[in-house]
Amino acid sequence: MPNFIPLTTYRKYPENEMKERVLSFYEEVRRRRTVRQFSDRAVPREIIEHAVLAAGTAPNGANIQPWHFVVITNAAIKRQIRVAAEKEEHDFYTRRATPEWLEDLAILGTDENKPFLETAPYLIAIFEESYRVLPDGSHRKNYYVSESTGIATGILITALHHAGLATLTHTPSPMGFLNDIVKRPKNEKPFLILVVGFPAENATVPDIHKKELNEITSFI
Ligand code: IYR
Repeated sequence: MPNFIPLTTYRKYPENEMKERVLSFYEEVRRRRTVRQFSDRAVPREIIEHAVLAAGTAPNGANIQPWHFVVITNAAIKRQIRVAAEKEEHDFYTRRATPEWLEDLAILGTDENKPFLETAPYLIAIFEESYRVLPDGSHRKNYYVSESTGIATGILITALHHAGLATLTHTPSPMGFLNDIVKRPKNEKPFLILVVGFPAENATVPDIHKKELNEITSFI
């Protein structure tokens, strides 16, 4: 039988306060920019820990919490990740990407060089747990794994931004090398690498814009 307890954590606000709160939240999150130039300034581990705890509150399939976050500070491991990622990216930019894809990416000014993978103080390698391995060795299905891990990653990015840090969602593809480098089991699949730190002094970002409300919504 499921066990139910009273909902004690919900907070109700007067409507005017609700309007203020959602607007100020929007004002805060709209300041977030993906950064590709990082400072090597250290970040207290406690900030990362609380952001990961925030990520771990994400709604997810059957509360299995099918994710794992590997927090990397070790310079040798960061270098290994950079070398492996740049190898894949070289392949992507010179062979695998279609001309249309490269054309769409041009606004970002990205290329196969990923120095931030070594400069930034933290890399968080995020894994989705595709299935569980039971004590007898058999496999058991997880549910909505990408949706769950995607939501958790969104909360992680938002928490880090809220704390005053910059992030970059990096998805070298394929990312199979990550399991070997950070020693995660086969039932976990690399989801993305989150690069975390302070922006470099004089960091620049592409002049791009988010869609308007009417472009992303229909009220019916
Ligand atoms: N993974 C490559 C290419 C890339 C693809 C997309 I779609 C982006 O939004 C950004 C980059 C890279 O990291 O350069």
